[in-house]
Amino acid sequence: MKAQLESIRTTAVAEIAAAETSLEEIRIKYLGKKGALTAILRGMGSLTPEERPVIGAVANEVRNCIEEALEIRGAELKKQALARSLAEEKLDVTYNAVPSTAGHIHPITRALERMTEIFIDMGFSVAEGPEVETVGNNFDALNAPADHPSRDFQDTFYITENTLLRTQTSPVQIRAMRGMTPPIRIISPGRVYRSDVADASHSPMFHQLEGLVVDKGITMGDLKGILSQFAKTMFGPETKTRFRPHNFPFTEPSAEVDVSCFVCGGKGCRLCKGEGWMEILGSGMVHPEVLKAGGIDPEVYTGFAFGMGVERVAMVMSGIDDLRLLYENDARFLKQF
Ligand code: 2NL
Repeated sequence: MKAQLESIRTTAVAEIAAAETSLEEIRIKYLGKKGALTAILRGMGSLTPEERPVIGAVANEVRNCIEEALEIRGAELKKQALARSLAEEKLDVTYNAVPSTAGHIHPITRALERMTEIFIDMGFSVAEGPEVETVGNNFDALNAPADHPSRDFQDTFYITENTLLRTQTSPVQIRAMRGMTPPIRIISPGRVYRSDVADASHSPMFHQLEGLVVDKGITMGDLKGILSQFAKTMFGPETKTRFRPHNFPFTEPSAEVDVSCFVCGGKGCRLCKGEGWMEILGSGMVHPEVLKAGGIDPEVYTGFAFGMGVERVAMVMSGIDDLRLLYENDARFLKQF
């Protein structure tokens, strides 16, 4: 029996030393109610009174020995598990975060929003209207002669004989004049359409921002003041403006407006193609016939109006020289702005 106990001690201690996970199974196997050691102790009834204390002492010693081995190995395993989780679950709080891939505003939208904001700050309201318009609002009310080339179906997307995709946002302002009494101070930003083949400077759909001011005593001086201030806010405080005589059917007199190049300050560079100036606006005093078409008496009121291409402004501000890049929506290109 003593030999049996010694053998239990040897195998139990070896098993415990080699254990890699839970020691509970091993404890039950040897020390549990149905365990190996317990089985031997039960058999002690058959021993002689002389043998009993001797075997009892050995059995106790074996039990103590196994318990001690369990405790030591248990502590080792716990230490190993802690070391492993510290190594594996290490969290470096200084590690770079995953780069953010949030989107941003398209250059055209940004230019449009900035231009709109500047006019709102000067007291203008935003007017919007349909992209499908009547020939009456898009051409007749704007004093376009019956044979004006812009009316040609080659240049304009007609839907029916009397409806079309608006070629400028002026019809929005015609609608506004009919529904308001002066003073009127509005801008109309939005999409416009012309039947052009796309190239570096043409697109069948583009954006325009027009403005209209009507009141008693409005003069060309008001037009120059507002547009000069717009140019300074949009392109920088040093920006100069130049008004060149022009001709539009809807304004009289009419002027094209150049701004001094905000890159070279007027000396001439790649952006302004050596000119020192960039043409960005068309403008003029609203033609009396156009005021009449808007239900406003030209004997009482005068007004000025202007229009500019949003793509053109977005391109000079972002240094883009091909309009098509703005519509291809290649994320690798757009990401640069
Ligand atoms: C340009 C020229 C312009 C207007 C638009 C306008 C509107 C009304 C009455 C009179 Cl309701 N005029 N708009 C006036 C002058 C020029 O645009 O080059 N746009 C890109």
